[in-house]
This record gives sequence, structure tokens and C-alpha cells, in this order.
Amino acid sequence: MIDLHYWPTPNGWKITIMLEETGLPYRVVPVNIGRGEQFTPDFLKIGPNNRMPAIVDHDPPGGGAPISVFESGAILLYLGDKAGRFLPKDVRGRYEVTQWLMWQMGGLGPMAGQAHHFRQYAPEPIPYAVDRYTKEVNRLYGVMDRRLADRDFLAGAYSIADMAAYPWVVPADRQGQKLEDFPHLQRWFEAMKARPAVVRGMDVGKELRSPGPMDEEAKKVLFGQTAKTTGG
Ligand SMILES: N[C@@H](CCC(=O)N[C@@H](CS)C(=O)NCC(=O)O)C(=O)O
Repeated sequence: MIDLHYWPTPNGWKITIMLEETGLPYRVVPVNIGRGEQFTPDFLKIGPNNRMPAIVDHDPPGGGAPISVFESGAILLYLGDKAGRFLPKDVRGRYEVTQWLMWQMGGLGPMAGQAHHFRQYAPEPIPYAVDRYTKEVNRLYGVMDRRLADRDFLAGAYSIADMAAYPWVVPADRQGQKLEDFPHLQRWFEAMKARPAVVRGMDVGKELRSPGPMDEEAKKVLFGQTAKTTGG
């Protein structure tokens, strides 16, 4: 059994999609990030970056003590190896997937996250920041669109790279993007959205989210963190 320390957000959905695709048994341990549960000493033992997702695998390949993994990209690699699916074993296929996974981790996710922040949450409008991150996400969508022009999925066959990217394209409008401007990306998006495991993964824990805009308490917890306030 795998414990998934989780809250229903794009980085969490990457992992629920993979777990649903593979059918690996898991149980959700909620980490309410709007109430500061990412700062508790117990969570920091497995998620030292104060961010979910993280997993603890009580039945790791090869046996032995439980293995914990944080960072969604590392978790996807771990689960790909464990399940022997969605991550090729041959060196060419494996790095085809790994480079697009890293592209998502270092590019699309962080830039889209900043676009969300400055477009939705900044207490006062900062046009330079809005413009900078909206344009950068637009460039990254263009990269995906070109990549998908002559193949079905980012690394050719469906893989953990697609599972990593999809949750960050779901809120395209919050990033100031129109999928109609990217026809190959739009076709990929529709194909992803139609996969039953993707639908199930995106639904995990939806009852945990409070409806409506982020409340003031969550804003206080999430924005303005420093080393002093996050040490557990
Ligand atoms: N690079 C990390 C980022 C994870 C991340 O940013 N998680 C967010 C939710 S999507 C979080 O836990 N936020 C809590 C906070 O900002 O305090 C990963 O991919 O796992």
C-alpha cells in the first residue's frame, strides 16, 4: 500500500492520475495546505520542502523498510519504475520521457504557477509580472504545440510526461491562454481528458476543496512564507 500525502491541486493530480492509470493500491492522507499542514514536523520528515505531494511506499520493490519520495517528478519516476509502465526501460525511450518530465517540472509548472499567482492572487495588480508570466506560459504552450504536431503524446507513447503536463493545462484560462490558439495541444488535451483514469485521478479529494475563491486564512498561510515560518 502507498500512502499519498495529497491535496487536490495540479501537482497532486499528477500522482492520482498515475496511481489510477497503474491501479497501484494507495490511500490518501490529506495535507490541507490552506491550513498549514505542510509545515508540521511529521510532514517535514517526508516532504522537507513544505510542499505536497509526497508518498510513502510500504511495499517497495526489493522489500525492506518503507521508501518515501517527495517532488512530483521524482514520484512519477518511482511509480513508473515500480509499475513498469508509462516509463520505458530502454535508454532512448526513458530519456525521451525524462526530458519532457523535467521540462514540465522546471518550466511549465513553475511558470504557470507564477501566472496563477500574479493574475489571480496578488493583492495589487503588477502589470509587468502578469505580462512576463502570461507570455512565458504562452511560449511554453507553443513548445508543446510544436512537439505534438507529429506525435500523439509528448514522448511519442503515452507516459508520465503527459500526466505531469496535463493538470497544468487544465486551468489554461487562469494563465491567460486559449487552447484554440494551439490546435495540436488542444487535440492532446481532449485525448487526455477522455481517459477514464485521468477523470478518476482529477476527481480524487475534490470534496476536500472549499468552493469559491481562496479565503483570507489560506492566503496568509500560502503567501509570504520565509525560512523562519516554514521550519516545522
Ligand atoms: N516542485 C514541487 C511543487 C509542489 C507544490 O508546489 N505543491 C503545492 C500545491 S500545487 C503546495 O504544496 N503548496 C503549499 C504551499 O505553497 O505552501 C512538486 O512538483 O512536487
